[in-house]
Amino acid sequence: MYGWWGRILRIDVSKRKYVVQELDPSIYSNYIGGRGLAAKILWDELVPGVDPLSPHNKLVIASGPLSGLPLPSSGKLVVASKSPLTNGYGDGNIGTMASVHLRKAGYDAIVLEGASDKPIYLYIENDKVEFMDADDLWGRDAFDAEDKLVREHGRNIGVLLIGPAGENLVRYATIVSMKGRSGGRPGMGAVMGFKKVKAIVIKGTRNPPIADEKKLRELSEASYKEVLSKENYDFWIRQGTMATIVWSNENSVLPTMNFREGVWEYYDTISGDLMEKLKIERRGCPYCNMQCGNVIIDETGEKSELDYENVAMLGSNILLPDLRKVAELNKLADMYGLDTISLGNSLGFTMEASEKRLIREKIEWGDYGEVKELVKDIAYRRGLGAFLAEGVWRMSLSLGREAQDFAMHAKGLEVSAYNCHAAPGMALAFATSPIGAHHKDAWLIGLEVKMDRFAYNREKVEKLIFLQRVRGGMFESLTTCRLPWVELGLNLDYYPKMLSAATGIEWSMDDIYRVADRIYTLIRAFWIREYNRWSRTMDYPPMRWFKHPLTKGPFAGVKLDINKYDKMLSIYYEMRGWDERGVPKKETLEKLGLKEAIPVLDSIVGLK
Ligand code: PTT
Ligand code: SF4
Repeated sequence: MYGWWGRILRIDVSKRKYVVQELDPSIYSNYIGGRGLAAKILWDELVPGVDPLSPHNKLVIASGPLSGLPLPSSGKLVVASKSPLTNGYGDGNIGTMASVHLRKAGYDAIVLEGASDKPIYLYIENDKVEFMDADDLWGRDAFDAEDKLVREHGRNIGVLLIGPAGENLVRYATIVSMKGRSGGRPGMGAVMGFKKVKAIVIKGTRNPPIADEKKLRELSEASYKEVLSKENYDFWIRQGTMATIVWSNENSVLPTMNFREGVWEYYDTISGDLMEKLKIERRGCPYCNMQCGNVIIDETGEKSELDYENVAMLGSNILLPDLRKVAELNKLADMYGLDTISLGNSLGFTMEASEKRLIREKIEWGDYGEVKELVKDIAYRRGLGAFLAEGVWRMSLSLGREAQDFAMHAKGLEVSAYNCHAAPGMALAFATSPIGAHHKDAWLIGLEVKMDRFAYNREKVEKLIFLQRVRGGMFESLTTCRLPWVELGLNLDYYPKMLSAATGIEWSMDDIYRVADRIYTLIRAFWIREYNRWSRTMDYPPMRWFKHPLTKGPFAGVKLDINKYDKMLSIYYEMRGWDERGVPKKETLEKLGLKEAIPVLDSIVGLK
């Protein structure tokens, strides 16, 4: 087999044993890798209803056939498990040298099973796996712990690790790497923390088997060159994702005051233009010539790497008009291993709950001193911090009906930084994302602002499914960064060509879309199996967007219409081959080769 190694490394940290397992080649052709491979493993192996924070949950770290090869922005990998935040399928994507080393070590994925009785870290070097004592790493923040591991094992390694938030089982703890890359928003860091695995150090020295090296080299040279030639390249290098602050404000989607508004009069205090003036260096992921990590000096004089989501959620969403202070909160999130999007949502929710006197504590909007302490308390689950560590869905359930209307989540995952009062298509994108309200699967808003914004129509649904296929299906399975295509318009045709050259199997875009549809439907089956029931309300966005109109900006008075939303959701189901409840139809499961899911779903919800 070419392109893949055909084997995964299965590590049981309870028994401190590992085994290399060969996978059936059909798994690769049906699921490609990354998210697809992870979803298949979790579907096949997890006992339904398993407690995500128990030894029976598994953590899958999966690369794809293009990950870690010398191709544009290929240094990515997927981390996935049953989510302690949503109780459904959860995953995230990290740019890290661990992706390169995992490929070179000779595995397509690592599956972590069980739970250690004391802190350990794993040292993987090609065929060797060592269970190392982590007593003196446990408790350290992720930056400090990574420095220590580098001192121990040298620079030529890939490291995935958790901070105190993962150790303390914060439900939105992430897995971090390289002091500024972070992934697994739905609590993959907590799953690793429950297993008492502080870090995974990988060192690989082999080259993955490639079918047509010459062709892949040609595609690599041409695509790297094309990236450099793009009109937007210079601006991207200057601002990266931070340019989105101004854009979001202009388009009334900047999350402001817990998503109450979409515009903020102080947007320029956290903008990409300001960031450019403060920027001291650029960072990025392996094999990337777009290096979009913008580093500035934060309020305490230390480095902090900024991205749009982080700055919007810890800036406008909590009314903090100071980029250096926002940068400090962002750095703390990276050090502690907290997802910034869920963190910004949890803070915004708490401020609103405090304002409405639904909680006793007084937390004012934009109170930097208070927030900074609270971020630490979340990571260590102390005092009010322990409440925020649960995420907005659980917090809102304990505060009653009123609070549920301003709890900004879908399926339990907090909404990323786009306010959708005036963006029904993007609201549908959040609500139908396979991990909860993440923008990664379909950033429809970029197209929607150029369309009839207030339309709830088939055209938007078609575009949404196209984006889910490309972003959530193709890029998450290959696994490479989507930004060369999204931001600079790198020709999508490169990807099936690269996949064909790597694997020696002829892939068309349609073949990839079919895999993408299979992955989406399998993940939907996973959610239904976990919830043991299903209703279309699971695919609703936060109620705030239906109930509380905007009060500021050009769209003051606008909110979503629930009846029209429902009609658009029905179109989405029809196009996916799912029934009116959002359950895949029997014929869809058959068509996608997911026959094994038929008896399971039939016994839970009755298939149509
Ligand atoms: C991603 C989500 C995002 S998406 C951002 S900023 W973005 C936040 N980043 C966080 C962070 O930083 N630190 C932290 N403690 N928490 C954070 N939470 C948020 O997590 C990221 C980039 C970005 S920056 C984006 S859009 C793209 N995302 C990709 C993706 O999802 N898939 C893919 N194939 N390519 C992508 N390329 C881009 O990667 P999650 P990273 Mg990320 C610091 O993890 O769980 O997917 O959530 O991994 O290496 O930092 O790259 O404006
Ligand atoms: Fe990483 Fe940015 Fe490059 Fe994507 S574009 S691989 S996120 S540095």
